[in-house]
Amino acid sequence: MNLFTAQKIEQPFDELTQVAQEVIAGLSQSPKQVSPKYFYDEKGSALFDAITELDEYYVPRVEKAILVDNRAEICAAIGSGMTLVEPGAGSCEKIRWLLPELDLAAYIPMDISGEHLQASAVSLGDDYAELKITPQVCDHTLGIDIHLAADDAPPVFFYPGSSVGNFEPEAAVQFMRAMRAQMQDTGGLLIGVDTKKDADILHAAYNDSAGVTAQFNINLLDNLNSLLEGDIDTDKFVHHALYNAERGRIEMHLRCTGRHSAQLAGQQFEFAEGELVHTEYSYKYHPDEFIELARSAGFAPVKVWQDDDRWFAVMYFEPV
Ligand code: AVI
Repeated sequence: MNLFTAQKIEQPFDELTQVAQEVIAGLSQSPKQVSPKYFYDEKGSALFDAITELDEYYVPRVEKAILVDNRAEICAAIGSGMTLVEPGAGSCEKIRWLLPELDLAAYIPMDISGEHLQASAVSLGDDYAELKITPQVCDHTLGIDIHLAADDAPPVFFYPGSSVGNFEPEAAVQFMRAMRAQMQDTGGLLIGVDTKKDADILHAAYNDSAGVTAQFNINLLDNLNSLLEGDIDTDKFVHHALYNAERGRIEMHLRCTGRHSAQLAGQQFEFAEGELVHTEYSYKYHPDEFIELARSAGFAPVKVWQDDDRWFAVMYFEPV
């Protein structure tokens, strides 16, 4: 099951691809929605990299400082001789912040983009020749299976970047259960979680002054057009992101600025003026709230590390 959308497709679209079925189902709902995984075509991935360089988007900067400043303690909590598994590893950059003090039996980076993953794994291997690296090409949001044998070193999952916030809380628990299911009674989960904070700081992080997040959001429509032979006019949509304090989440939408009719995968869609298409949630958690979610997935907290402002939390859990 897709953990981002966790939705049922109501109508049979026998002749359509799985992507078409999923997108059509989302756009047939009210309000319309598209899974955030469609942000990440080549241009979208480059735009996301640009977001991570923005002053307003504090997440990567603060998380890196926490990991580096507390590296010795984090690596001690993980212990030596484990298999580190990183879903969505991409460039395998973040593991480099720990490796100087982390004694691993193996590293399994996972990503949906095989070519990029392979190149990143080779480059990491050049710098850490003694580290056993076995990349796995997969969409971790669809399920996790690392095929460890009983005598392999136990797995520790590494899920940084607050990507867990892009799942709805129930789906986040399901995802953590999927990782827990890969462990016996030893293993761990090292996870980066973005915390609740002043709404102005969150608003700025998702409405940057250079408009990069807006481009990233609108590029999703370009991606749909090219995947599904569509003719959505992207000029008819604007970026709309807000912090919903009651739900503790950033909500990203595309707002239609004028009535628009478009085709996608041979189907007609009508967009009303002012209509919102939901593209992403980014949940923010108090550390205690997140610990409760992790507990319901079968984990117990070992330690939480935060920056002085408490803008971000890196947490380590063990299986119970
Ligand atoms: C990937 N993920 C953790 C980002 C976030 O903050 O939720 C995606 C993002 N969307 C807009 N800016 C960044």
